[in-house]
Amino acid sequence: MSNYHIKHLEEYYQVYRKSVREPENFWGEVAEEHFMWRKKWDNVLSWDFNTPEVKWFQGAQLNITENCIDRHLLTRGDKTALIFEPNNPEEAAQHITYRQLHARVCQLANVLKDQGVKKGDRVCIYLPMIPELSIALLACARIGAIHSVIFAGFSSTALSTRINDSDCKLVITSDGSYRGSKSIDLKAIVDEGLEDCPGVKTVLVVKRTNTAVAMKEGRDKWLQPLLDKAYQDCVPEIMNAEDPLFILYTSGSTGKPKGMVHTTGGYMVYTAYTFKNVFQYTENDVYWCTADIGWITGHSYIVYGPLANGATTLMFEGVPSYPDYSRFWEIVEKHKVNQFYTAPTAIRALAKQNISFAEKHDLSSLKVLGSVGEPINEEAWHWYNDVIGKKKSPIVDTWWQTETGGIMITPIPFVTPTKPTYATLPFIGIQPALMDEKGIELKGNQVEGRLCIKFPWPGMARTIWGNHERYKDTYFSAFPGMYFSGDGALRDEVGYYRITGRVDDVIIVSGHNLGTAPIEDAINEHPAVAESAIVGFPHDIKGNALYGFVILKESGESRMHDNLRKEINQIITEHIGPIAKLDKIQFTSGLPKTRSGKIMRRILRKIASKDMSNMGDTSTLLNPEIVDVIKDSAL
Ligand code: 7RM
Repeated sequence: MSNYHIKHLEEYYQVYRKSVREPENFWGEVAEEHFMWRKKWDNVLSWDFNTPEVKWFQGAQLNITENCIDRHLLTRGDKTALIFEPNNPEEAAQHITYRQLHARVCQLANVLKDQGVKKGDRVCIYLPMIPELSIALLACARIGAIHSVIFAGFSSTALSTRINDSDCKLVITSDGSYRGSKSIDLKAIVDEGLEDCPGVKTVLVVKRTNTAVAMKEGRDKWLQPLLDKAYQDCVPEIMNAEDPLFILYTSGSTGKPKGMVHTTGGYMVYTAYTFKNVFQYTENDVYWCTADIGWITGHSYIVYGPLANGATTLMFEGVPSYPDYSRFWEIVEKHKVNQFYTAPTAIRALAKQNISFAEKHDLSSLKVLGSVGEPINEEAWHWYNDVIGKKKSPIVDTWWQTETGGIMITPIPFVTPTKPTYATLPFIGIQPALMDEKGIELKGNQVEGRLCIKFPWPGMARTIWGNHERYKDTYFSAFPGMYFSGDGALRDEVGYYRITGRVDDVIIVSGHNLGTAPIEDAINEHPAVAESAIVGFPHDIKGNALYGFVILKESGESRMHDNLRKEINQIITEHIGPIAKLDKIQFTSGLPKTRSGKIMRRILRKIASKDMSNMGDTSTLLNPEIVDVIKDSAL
């Protein structure tokens, strides 16, 4: 039996039981056998979910970049670590070997040191999906600086509030970025944001688009000339296992964004271990995760998890629709991608297109398909399974969060039989619990409740930057002694989990608790519907009533809309019952979404409740312009 690489269902159960019965022995063995430590830990785990305080591998010393790069040099020096596929398919892809990655990370680490960055300092990274982005994360980690990556689609205000919250003194950015047929002046956005950031002393600028930019004397420096002069080796800073590795902001439904803090040792062990098993990565596979590194999925499953396993990880600069909707499939064919990891929002957008986009490409290299970010609806699941996976590549529907650092509930491909819309079983070491509103744990199968985790795992965030109280209030107060995810879930008759969505999205209609996800699933089965979102609005009699925002596959004629409304409610009645029928259905061309595909429901709730005065912070929306469009035709 191997603890590190699970290959059979029986083995999964055995290893799972061990990870629950003897968590310290289990994680201690995984950590010892598969990673490089400068000093071993005194203690595998100490924890208290009430304070809350969690420490993994306390007393151990390491550098995560030694694990992600240096230790592979002997055996994998000439292996490709990073494949870069540019926005423009005419531009050549880049293959960066582990040896080259080592040199480039060291050079940037030395530049950062020259600029006065020290262990524990915060560095803001605001870059498009180019190799320098991955290199920048690793260069920070090399010298013990804490990186804070801000997604390069965020506005100048989103940027400045995050820079100030964690007091970054240096920013790494680029002149511009390419996204499909557009190019964006990133540096101009940085300049605007930095007007409110007196703490930033240095801005390093990568040349990507060659657009003209303003360079502020004494503050802004082109990166390349500095790199050219920098030495290609850099002694790694020795870190304690519990030293912070990075801060990553996650926007809650209310209030200012939370800077989740991840530490070094546990995060490394957990992302590496989950990556190996969830994608069944084997040497020489090419792995591609389409997320942006500005999101936790990119941190854990483009950079740290794959590199810690010596994998080849592909990063793509562009968008699925450029030059046309075959781009993803063209990339799969071109680089012979074996594991492909994306979000339901992308799957739905691609499934809406003519099937020839997918069918004209050879997808036979694919072995595992992943999904993350939101519940994957049944229709999208089948399209992914049939059209992309040809029914031979298992779909891993992976549930996790920025806060959890790594995948928590997921099938293990070729091990766990999959079931559409189910994230299936807890990963090794994860102890979920479903809780009712009164705080009682729902035991046994066929129950539905709030999804909590009863026991620490190595990848969990340790605090919110500068606000431990808020960390406690948000995650450890609703159900004392447990981590509360904020999601609802059900456990079926065999113990499989299905995530039903954020608990805040549960709407009480005439005393019935209705989750939005199953209703949306039902609506999406209508052949004319591409996507939908349900919110509640106050109703005199029912307490709340349901308001649906529906995107049609082709914008139908408006005289058809009344028929469609009837048909949609008919489907809902069949799938869930008349209680879940919608009072209002607004047809729209888009929904307000974050980059990772999450619908910003608080905006829809405001529109549905006719409370249109202040929409709050919309700076992290992918498509802020849609808000006014929806407002203008609200019912
Ligand atoms: C990785 C990531 C976290 C929230 C989480 C859920 C939702 C994520 C799934 C999912 C259903 C999934 N981090 N979510 N994965 N819901 N099935 N497989 O997404 O911090 O940005 O978001 O995303 O609501 O709480 S995140």
